[in-house]
Order: sequence, then C-alpha cells, then structure tokens
Amino acid sequence: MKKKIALIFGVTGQDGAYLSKFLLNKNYKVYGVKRRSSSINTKRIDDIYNDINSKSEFVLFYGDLTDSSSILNLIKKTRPDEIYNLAAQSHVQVSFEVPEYSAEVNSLGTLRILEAIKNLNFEKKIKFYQAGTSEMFGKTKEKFHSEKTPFYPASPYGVSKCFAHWITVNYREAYGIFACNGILFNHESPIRGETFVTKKIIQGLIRIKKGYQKKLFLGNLYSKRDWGHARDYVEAMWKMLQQKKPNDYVIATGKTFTIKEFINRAANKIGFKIKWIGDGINEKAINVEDKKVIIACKKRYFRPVEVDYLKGNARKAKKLLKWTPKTSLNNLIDEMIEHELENLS
Ligand code: NAP
Ligand code: G4F
Repeated sequence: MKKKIALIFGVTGQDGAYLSKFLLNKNYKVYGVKRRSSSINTKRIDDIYNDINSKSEFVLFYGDLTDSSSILNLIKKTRPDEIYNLAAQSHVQVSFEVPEYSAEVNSLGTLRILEAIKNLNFEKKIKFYQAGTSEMFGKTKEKFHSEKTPFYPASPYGVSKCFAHWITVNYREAYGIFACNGILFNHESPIRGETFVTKKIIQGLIRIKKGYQKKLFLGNLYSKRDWGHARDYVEAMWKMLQQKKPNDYVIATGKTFTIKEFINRAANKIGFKIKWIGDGINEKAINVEDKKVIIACKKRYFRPVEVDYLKGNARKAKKLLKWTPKTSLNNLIDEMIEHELENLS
C-alpha cells in the first residue's frame, strides 16, 4: 500500500515534534516546514531528524507562513495527503506586543495554505488540519466550552485564531476542502516552550531546589486552565483527518485548575513545603524550611486582558473520534519534573 504523506507547518514546535513521531509510527512519510533562524531550532526533533533509519521518512524544508511562494512550492513539491497547520506566533502575552505579526502568521498564514491548496486544484486530494485554540472562547460567559459556545477572544492571538477558524470553515463550505478545526485546550509536555506557565513553574522550582536560581516571578495566579498532554492531543488531530466528513472538534480534559493549584502540586512533588502570604501583586510563596520567598508576582507578567477561566467539553470528540485524554494532570507534572531533572543533571 502506498505510504501516506503528511506536510507539517510548525514542525519544530511542541506539537510538531509529537505529531511527527506519531505519524512516523503510523508509517507516514513526513515532510516538515521549518523557518530560518539564526540559532538552531530543531532540538525537539533532532532525535528523528538525525536517526539514520528514519531519515528518509522525515524530511525538513525551509518555509515561512508569511511567504506565499514557499507555501505553494512546498505543497506542489511534496503533494501531501494531509497538511497540519501548527505554525503560529503562539504566545498570548507576546501577541499584545506584536499584534500585527501575530495576525500575519496566524490568520493570513492559514489563508495562504488554503489558497495554495485551491490554486493547485488539490481541493479533493489534501485533507487540512487547522490548530485552533480555546483562547477563541476568551471571555465568554459559558462555563463548559463546546463547539457550540460563541467565541469572545481576548487577545490579538485569540482574534487571529478566530480568523483562521472561520476561513477554514469558509474554504470547506466554498470549495469542498476536507478542512477541520481542532479547538484545543492548553496542552503541555516536557518539551513545552519555556515561557509558558507550566514549564516556567517546573523549571523554576527545580532550579531553586538545586540552588541555580533564587526566585520565580509570575503573573496572575488565579486564572484557571484545562491542561492536557500534547502527546494525547496530536492523536486527536490525526483522528479528525481520518473521518468520513470534515468537522470541528473541542479537545480537552474537562477539568480545570488555577495556576496556584498547579504550583502547589508541582512544589509538593519537588519536595518544597510552601506557605502563601499577601494579596494581589504582593502575593508570595515562602519556603517553610528556610523562610525565604521563592515565588513572587511581577506586573510585567500580567496581561492587559486576562482569560480567567477555561474548561472544555470534548463530548463530540469522544463520541465521533473515540478520543479521550489518557494523561492526568498529576502524571503530566511527574513527566515534566522527571525530564527537567534529567536535563539539569
Ligand atoms: P509552539 O511550540 O510555539 O510551536 C509553533 C511552531 O510554529 C514552531 O515550529 C515555530 O517555529 C512555528 N512558526 C512560528 N512562526 C512561524 C512562521 N512565520 N512560519 C513558519 N513557522 C512558524 O506551539 P505549540 O504549543 O506546538 O502549538 C502548535 C499550534 O497549536 C500553534 O498554532 C498554537 O497556536 C496552537 N495551540 C496550542 C495549544 C497549546 O496549549 N500548546 C493549544 C491550542 C492551540 P520556531 O520553532 O522556529 O519558533
Ligand atoms: O501558559 P500560558 O502562557 O498559556 P495560555 O495563555 O493559556 O496560552 C496557551 O494555551 C492556549 C490554549 O488555550 C494556546 F492557544 C496558546 O498558544 C498557548 O499555548 O498562560 C496560562 C495562564 C494565563 O492565565 C497567564 O496569565 O497562566 C498565567 N500566568 C501567570 N503567570 C502566566 C504567568 N503565564 C505565563 N506565560 N507566564 C507567567 O509568568
């Protein structure tokens, strides 16, 4: 049987790395698109990129979502069965600082891929996955977000992803492209970017424990997030493209925790006994053992508008995709701690 071919935009990111490995295990030929950078950006995929056995099945090309010609040429050259658009300026806080660039990549980048599929007459050949986000729900009043919950984005990132969502729906309806939106809630892993809160907390606490760092500075401790494991979530992306009909799906665990609850669990596992004192920007965590402040808040980590609460209802994915999350928050934290300790040693 002919091998399936996948083309992944955003292959060097957290999800790109997990998805590449998942698809190689499913016997796909995987082409990945990486952007030019002045320092090496392939560390998450070096194990498969350098692996002599899988080398011919995993090939990287240069490209950029801001560059239509590279997108069109790569799709023409690789003739994929499936395209996964995971590329994005994916940091919510940073999107307030670079709003135009975030829209350029996240919104117009998605449109560029869809236009390339259409202009190459690949509407019936290529299945397309768009990496949507729970940030699109933003400040909505509903407390259990499903595919039917209205979007109310609260950052340039969230707004840019709403454009990408609707243009994907539009190209599906207008041109019959098999295009799916995954509306994924936060998903983390040992290879999560270092400026996202879970990784920052675990890395910071371990460095403090080992004496490499004195304090960890954070922002809002009271927003709630529905955290899953990236490994489980990339399987859902693939499942969406294996269905008879294209559709949009919420992918989530259905459980939500504050940042503070995440810190308490992680600190406990790392061997800290902490005590919280103060309020608002002055709230701090003290290491009970030596009475030193190890966590404090800093204004710069608070956002101009916050998404206070996210909790996803993945009932549709469970029913149609037969997908359920496999990793609990405790297991996710354990895995992240273990990886961090290995890295440090
Ligand atoms: P990530 O680690 O930040 O990876 C983003 C990827 O996009 C990286 O490979 C990055 O390249 C690439 N990229 C950025 N700008 C680009 C451009 N102009 N052209 C081409 N590639 C570009 O994000 P992630 O956590 O894996 O998330 C994957 C996707 O899912 C993103 O679209 C994100 O917005 C979305 N999402 C993530 C979550 C989550 O909780 N992780 C939840 C919902 C949706 P470099 O490596 O060179 O930076
Ligand atoms: O880890 P975060 O930066 O993730 P956020 O903003 O929820 O976005 C992530 O998940 C989205 C899915 O909902 C993705 F679409 C997006 O690409 C990204 O992967 O922040 C989580 C929460 C926020 O409420 C933030 O205000 O943690 C709070 N927080 C508190 N202190 C902090 C910090 N976040 C960061 N990054 N750094 C802090 O020091």
